[in-house]
Amino acid sequence: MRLSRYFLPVLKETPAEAQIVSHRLMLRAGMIKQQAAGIYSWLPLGYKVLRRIEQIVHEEQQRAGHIPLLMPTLQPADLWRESGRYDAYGPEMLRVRDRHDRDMLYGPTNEEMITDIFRSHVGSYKDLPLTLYHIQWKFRDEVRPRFGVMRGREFLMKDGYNFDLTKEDALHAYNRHLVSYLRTYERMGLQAIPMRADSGPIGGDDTHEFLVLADTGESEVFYDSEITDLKFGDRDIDYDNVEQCQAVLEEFTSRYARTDETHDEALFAQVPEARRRVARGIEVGQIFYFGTKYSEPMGATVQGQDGVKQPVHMGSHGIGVSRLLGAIIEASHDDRGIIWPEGVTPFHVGIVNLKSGDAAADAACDALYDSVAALGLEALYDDTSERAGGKFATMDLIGLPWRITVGPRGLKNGVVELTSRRTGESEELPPDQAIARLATIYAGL
Ligand code: P5A
Repeated sequence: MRLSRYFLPVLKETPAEAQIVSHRLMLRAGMIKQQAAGIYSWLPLGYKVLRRIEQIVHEEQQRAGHIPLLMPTLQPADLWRESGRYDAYGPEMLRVRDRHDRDMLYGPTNEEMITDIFRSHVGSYKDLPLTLYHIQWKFRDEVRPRFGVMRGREFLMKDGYNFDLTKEDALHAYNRHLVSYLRTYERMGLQAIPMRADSGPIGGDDTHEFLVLADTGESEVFYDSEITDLKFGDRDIDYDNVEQCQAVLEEFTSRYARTDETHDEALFAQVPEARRRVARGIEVGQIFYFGTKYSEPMGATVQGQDGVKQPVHMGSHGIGVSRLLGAIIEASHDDRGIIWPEGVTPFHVGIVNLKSGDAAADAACDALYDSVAALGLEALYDDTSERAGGKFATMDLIGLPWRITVGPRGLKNGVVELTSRRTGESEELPPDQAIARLATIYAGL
């Protein structure tokens, strides 16, 4: 993309309404625009990152054997009357009435609807196990929408639902989700720690939240510092293998790690003092096992091997897709702007032309731009007539992890400059070597 043709409305001033750094940077980098409290338009740069995050979530869900579908945002109230949650959900639910006076709602989550789909089409144990998921907008009329996309009213969630014959099978689905989430967040350059939590309005006893440590996080967390040494890495997990998933679960959840809702001082005191940490975290996902809470009242049953009908065991599993942008920025920025991890960056590299209009510089930039595209990567090429300092400031603000700087002086010596946004280190290289370096950096991402 050539910057002269893009829509990147960066702000020079720091917006006064933004209290935390990720919100400030998303506004300044022209990623979002607030349309009402907790409701945002996603401008091109923000939308690009949102799409990259969605893509990673899709890939990892499908790697774990989960099947994508798409349910609507508006739901009939009657489904929620069946589960008993229509009244219980309270003022967080946005309720609307259609022209025929039918009660509808903008879905805050989809347990009821997916259970309805299941009961309409599945009747035998032979069709299990089954996990369906979608990535869809939700609405929760939060009392205090704040911090930009972190606590929105309209927000994008990946929500998945497993259907199993037995509790044991459903607990494997729970473990499988935990494992696949570890891998999902790591691909986004994040360390998200699974912590024992409280299930709230979703229900059930077994639940873990995934938290990214950040001073601006809304949850207080208590954990054993050994946890932060754990890495999922590129383990080759067979998601159908019960023992393998169980082993990863034990590795990542056996140390003390709890949110304030489930914190237990006496247990925490058993962690050696030097390893006890009290910090803050951003909740980027949560997994639940709630058994037959929805399948029983809604009649989602299957016929077992013995011919007897029984309600299916279920769980649900959520990732805060739009919130993740804020969480990633909180975890990865400096005083000049965002530093995108390679896995989610909106453009893989920025190309800065120090002298737009200079025939040699223009030609070298055009050639680099084409070479980046030939690798299957995307460059943002600043071909504008802005002065060099302004171009660097914009690139630093929007946080592309790599920058190639092209100027007539370097070109005379046959080199361009490749700069890492994270370390600030620059290297002078012939253009083809700079391209080869990018190919290596992004191989496998
Ligand atoms: C699990 C999937 C559920 O709703 N039902 C379907 C279950 N879980 S949850 O924990 O309530 O939400 C899942 C994730 O969504 C994000 N999230 C939000 N993001 C932005 N703004 C909000 N107001 C908001 N509320 C929840 C969180 O990341 C949460 O973990």
